[in-house]
Order: sequence, then structure tokens, then C-alpha cells
Amino acid sequence: MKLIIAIVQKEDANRLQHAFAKESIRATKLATTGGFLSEGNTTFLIGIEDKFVKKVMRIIKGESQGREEYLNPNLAMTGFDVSSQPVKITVGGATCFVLSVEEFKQF
Ligand code: 2BA
Repeated sequence: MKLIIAIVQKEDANRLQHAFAKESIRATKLATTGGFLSEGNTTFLIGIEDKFVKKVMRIIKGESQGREEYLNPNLAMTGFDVSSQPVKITVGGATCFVLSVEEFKQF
């Protein structure tokens, strides 16, 4: 068994959640915050048999899209806006980690 941790943009989260439900893929949805932008994103925890990992990754890839954001570097690093040029960054699609699960139990 594997645990997939998938961090997606919140704009894609509901669509992804529905795609999981449609395929009977069990997932837990967490409201999270990116450490760099300090903006809300969504993290899914998906416990899944090894043979379905590729399918889950395909669904995540299909439902997540990258977006361009403009970041004020001073605001990000110091918390103060001392107006410098915004920097364009590309956020997401999805950031995924696949971990081996040592034990899975439900009581
Ligand atoms: P954030 O940490 O808010 O990062 C948002 C975007 O800012 C990143 O998009 C990337 O384009 C940029 N960025 C982040 N750290 C940077 C840095 N030190 N220097 C320059 N640019 C930087 P993504 O890479 O697509 O990441 C989207 C979100 O996924 C992240 O939001 C974070 O919540 C999560 N994430 C990404 N990599 C991770 C990792 N290695 N471990 C844990 N979470 C991660």
C-alpha cells in the first residue's frame, strides 16, 4: 500500500475531489497553506493499493493546472511592502509525494 500526498491549488480541489469520488478512490482533504506564498492550497491524503497508484496520479495530473502568480518579493520575505517589481512565478499543477505504508488499520 502507498500513501499519496498531493498538494494542489484550491481552485482545482473540488474538481479533483469529485474525480476521486467518481472512481471510488478514498481520500482525505486538508486545508493547507504554502510556505512560500502563504496562500491557501489543498492537500489530499490518499491511501491506495500499489496497483492503483498510476491511476490516481493520472487523475491528479488531469485535474490540476499550473497558474502564473505575481509575487512581491519584499512582501514575501519581510512582510512589508516596500514596492519593488513583482516577480512572475508558476504555481502547481500538483506537488505529489508517494510513500510506502508500513501498516494500515481501521478500527
Ligand atoms: P508555496 O510554498 O506557497 O509555493 C508556491 C510557489 O512558489 C511554488 O509552486 C514555486 O513556484 C514558488 N516557490 C516556492 N518556494 C520557492 C523558493 N524557495 N524560491 C523560489 N520560488 C519558490 P510549486 O512548486 O508548484 O508548489 C506549490 C505548493 O506545493 C507550495 O506552495 C507548497 O505548499 C507545496 N510544495 C512544493 N514543494 C514542496 C516540497 N518540496 N515539500 C512540501 N511542500 C511543497
